[in-house]
Order: sequence, then structure tokens, then C-alpha cells
Amino acid sequence: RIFKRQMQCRFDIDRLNAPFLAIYDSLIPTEEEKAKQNQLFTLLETLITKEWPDAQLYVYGSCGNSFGVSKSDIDLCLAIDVADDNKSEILLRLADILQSDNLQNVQALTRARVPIVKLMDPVTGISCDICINNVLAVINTKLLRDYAKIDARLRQLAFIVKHWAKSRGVNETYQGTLSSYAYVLMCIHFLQQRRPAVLPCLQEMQSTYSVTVENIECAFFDQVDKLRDFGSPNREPIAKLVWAFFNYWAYGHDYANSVISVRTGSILSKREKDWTRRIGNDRHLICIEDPFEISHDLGRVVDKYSIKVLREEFERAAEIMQYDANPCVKLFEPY
Ligand code: 3AT
Ligand code: MG
Repeated sequence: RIFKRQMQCRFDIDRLNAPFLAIYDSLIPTEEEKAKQNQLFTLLETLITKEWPDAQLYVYGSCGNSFGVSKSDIDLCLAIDVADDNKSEILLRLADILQSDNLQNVQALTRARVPIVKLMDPVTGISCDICINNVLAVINTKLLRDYAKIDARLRQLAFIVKHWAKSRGVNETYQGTLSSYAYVLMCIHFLQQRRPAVLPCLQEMQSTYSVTVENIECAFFDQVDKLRDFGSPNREPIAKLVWAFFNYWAYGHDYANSVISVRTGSILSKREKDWTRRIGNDRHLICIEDPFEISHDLGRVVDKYSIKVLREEFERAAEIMQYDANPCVKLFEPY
């Protein structure tokens, strides 16, 4: 039905590899920048363990999952034994401590959906958010980082897709478009689906890593050094994958019936997830299953207006990849 327009790839696609790789290279944070992030992390860790000796500080999000572009903020999670009701107290105390140490713009947002302390380090210029006990995010960060170690093309594709999404204004969950996390899951799933596959499904393999968090068992194969050659039977270079990614989301994906699932490395049906109708604010117009919180659809932020915006952007990108003389410029033009 919707497979009407899946296209044949243009004949000169390979000439786009070098320009796409150049864009990727330009987005990677430098060693100097990573050193500054580590420096700030160490400072915060020291301040925190002085106050709470049993607490642990973790990096999550793009600085920890290896999908962070240059100048990203740092997302941190403070793991501490505290009742949910007392989180605000901890955040306020933390804000006090940070302020006394000359960190700038310190703010405790205790009433936010995810309560955090925000701060900026005047020495490195890096901004940072600290939340409490969001341990699942720390674990999904590890899953993404482990996938990235298997095949270099995942990081290349995800950087390009994230850069496209930011340039085109479709990386704004408060406007009904998708989070960076959702885009990375879309890239992983896409590479699991190539034939031959570029990525395996780590959660379907014999687990070598397992933790239970909030009653969810998170288990997967994490000895990814052993999978370094996994993707080599697939010889598709980056330009072909970018082309195929946008072609899939423009013309190949069955929005009415399908759910993409990194957990199973396959496509599930909306019916089996019971995601066929709107429940509360969850509309399930584009369905992306969280790998651990499997009742959680990362597409739930998308509404009947923003789904149109998103699909038009996928189609625009697919058309550019198909026909434009200079896709590496046109794709990222500000909206
Ligand atoms: P940016 O480079 O900052 O755009 P990011 O990787 O930091 O990308 P997000 O800001 O979207 O990604 O989210 C930060 C982390 O929070 C990523 C993931 O570990 C976690 N996370 C985000 N959204 C969700 C979600 N809906 N469910 C579970 N974990 C999530
Ligand atoms: Mg982030």
C-alpha cells in the first residue's frame, strides 16, 4: 500500500561518501573538548561524594552514549538512596553546594517533569543538567554506546541524522517532534534491518550484562569487542545508508501498522503492542519502542500536526538524496 514509491538509488551515490564523512568529522567533539568534560565531571563528583559518600554520579545522554556532537551539554545522573518525596531536598542542597563552588547559573528545577539542577561551568563554558536516580537512562546510554562500538557506520549515520533533524527543526519534543534518543534508536533499528545486517540485536543474544532497575530486567550481550567484524559482509558506504534511511522513513515505513523495535531487532505490529488508538495523550502516530521500558513509545510526543511536519521532512530529505546535485548542502539548510 504505502510501498508505492520506494526508489532505486541514484547511480552516482558513491561520490557523496567523502562529503558526508567530512560533515561527520566536523561534528565530532575534539579530544580537548572531551578532556574539559571529564574535568568538569571530576569536579562535580568530588563535590558530591564529599556531601553524600554513598552516592554515585553517572554520565548519560549524548556525552556518554558517543552520539554527542561538539558543544553538547552534559547530562548527569546522581544515584542516591532517597525516597521520591525527598528528591527536591537533595536537589536544593546540591544547588547550594554548587553555587558555593562558584559554578554559574545554578538553578534547581524541582517541579519539572524530570526534576534537575542546571549549572554552567565558567572555566570550561560547559552547561550541565543533573537529575536524580534516572538509572534506566544510564543503562540505555550504555546500550547505545555498545552498539556504536560494533560498526563505525552507526555513529556516522546517527550524527548526520541528528544534524539534519536539528537543522530542520524536527528535534524538539516540546513541539511534537522526536528526541535525539529516538533518532539514534531509528538508526540502530535501520542498521539491524539491512541485508546483510550492519548491526546485530544485542538484547536477543546471550546476555553478558544484566541489571534490574525499577522492576525492569535490562539484559544484553555487551562484549562488543567480539563483534567488530559483524557488519563487514555489508559493504554499503555511508551515502547509500543515508539515502536508504530517508527513503525508508519517507516511503517504506508502514505508519499505520508498524512499531520499530531495537529490543527484538524487528518490526512489531501496533496491534500486538495495543498501540492502535489514542490513550490519553499517547497517539502512536509513529511508533518507536523503548528498548527497556517496552510500554513506552518514543513517538508518543508526536501529534496530528507534527506527524505531517515530520513526514514531509523525511520526504524532502529522500527527494534531495535522490535528485539534488548537492545533497550535502541542501539537506541541512535551515528551515
Ligand atoms: P543531544 O545531543 O543532547 O541532542 P542526547 O543523546 O543527550 O542528545 P536527549 O537529550 O534526547 O539525547 O536525551 C538524553 C538522554 O536521556 C538520552 C537517553 O539516555 C535518555 N532519554 C531521553 N529521552 C528518553 C525517553 N523518552 N525514555 C528513556 N530515556 C530517554
Ligand atoms: Mg543531551
